[in-house]
Amino acid sequence: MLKSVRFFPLCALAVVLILIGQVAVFGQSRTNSSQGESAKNSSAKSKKRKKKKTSSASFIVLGSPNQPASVVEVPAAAKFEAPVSQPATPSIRAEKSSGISISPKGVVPNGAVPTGNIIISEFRVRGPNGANDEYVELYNAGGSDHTVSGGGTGYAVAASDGVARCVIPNGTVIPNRGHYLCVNSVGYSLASYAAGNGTTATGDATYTTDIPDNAGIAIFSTSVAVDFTLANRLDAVGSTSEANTNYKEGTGYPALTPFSINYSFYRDLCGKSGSITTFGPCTLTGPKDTNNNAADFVFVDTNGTSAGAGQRLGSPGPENLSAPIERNASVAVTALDVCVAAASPPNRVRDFASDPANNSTFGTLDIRRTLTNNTGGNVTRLRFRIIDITTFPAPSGIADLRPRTSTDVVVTVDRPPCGSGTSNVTVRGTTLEEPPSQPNGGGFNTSMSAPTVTLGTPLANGATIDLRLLLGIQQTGNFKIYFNAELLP
Ligand SMILES: [Ca+2]
Ligand SMILES: [Ca+2]
Repeated sequence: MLKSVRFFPLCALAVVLILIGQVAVFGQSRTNSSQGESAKNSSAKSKKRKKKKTSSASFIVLGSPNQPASVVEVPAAAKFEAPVSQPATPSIRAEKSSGISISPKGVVPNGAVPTGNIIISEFRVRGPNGANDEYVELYNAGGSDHTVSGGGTGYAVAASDGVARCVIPNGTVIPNRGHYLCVNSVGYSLASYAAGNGTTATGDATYTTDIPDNAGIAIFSTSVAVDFTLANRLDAVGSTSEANTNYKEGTGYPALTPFSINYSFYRDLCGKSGSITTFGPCTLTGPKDTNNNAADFVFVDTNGTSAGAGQRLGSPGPENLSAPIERNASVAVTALDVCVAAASPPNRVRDFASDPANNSTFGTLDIRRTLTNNTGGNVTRLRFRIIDITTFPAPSGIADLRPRTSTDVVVTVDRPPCGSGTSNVTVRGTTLEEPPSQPNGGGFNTSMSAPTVTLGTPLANGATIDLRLLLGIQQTGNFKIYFNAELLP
């Protein structure tokens, strides 16, 4: 049912222009809005912060309908790209970035674990289940596998009351770019979120003492409470209302109004601090860590709520030791049909059929790509994490995209040698991973799985898989979308 649109006559362009500027919004106020999607009015606020320059990361995409047609398809390793909405001559500008590499972090103080090796990568201290619906996700940014070796029994995650919530036991090996998850077993509600093969995002360690709203959290290279000092601190994150500076970096993230919503703070993975309106390629090769919580963490929730620390549609994505790991450098992503422009069908298909029930009031954008496994072995689990996107609340002129689940579709392709005949290929659908429930569609930090890649049906080394990413459109305009590839051998 996809209608492919190649060229729009002027009238179509006019329609698009009219559509631009209309905003279909959903609950964005302070309360947890149900699943509905339509309310209206929006106050978009864009934020800008600092950028960093490193080399880039992931996939890409972006388009700008109102510019002259200049297709700057990015180099090879680019992954998904997609511009949305579109007027006549697709003036899409796709930029790309290369794979990820590990950048060295701080120096080792006093022979201790290098600061920056094990960091807090995502957390929340409240959720739909209330004050105890919380978790702290840790990440190994050291560039190689990390074996925990701390004072006492391991590394402790403590809140600013000085009380350890959980300890990563000595001897635990956290893979390079891997995670460790600490959850409050009293209220944690995301244990069913997808993780590895046959596993879900359950806590690697648990605790039962609530972390107060806006309280600081820190991880120390020891489990001995009296040694919870700056010298032994590996990382910290806290709000502007946290008084103990040992439990935050910089002045802290903006304190939240404590709504029990499905939110999280996660470290920026792209380099735009979660800005919906900043275009251009991602510049980070891993979670942002400038020792400034306010600049490094991005606030998201499944309803695009304004709770005081920025407003953007997105999802919590707690990852534990079993979760697939970002390996952008080990996969190659190309257009589904390299005989055709990346912005044209069948590589990118714009369907104008309105489907409000599926967050696609202005139709959909369907991006098809071919991924090649270059890991050197089987891939048994594959998913994509959205690290940058234009979504709610996008201001006029910027597309509001809602990633959604798609099914397999058979597509006719040319493929090399170009012009010598066509063939049909099955492009695999991708699944929006829930929980958390995402009635408004996905957004920042949302993960989309490729469900046909499994332990029983792995993607062999050198093999390819054709995939699609389906994006509902709630507002037309320029767009961008970047993903990381997360996978398991
Ligand atoms: Ca709490
Ligand atoms: Ca995460």
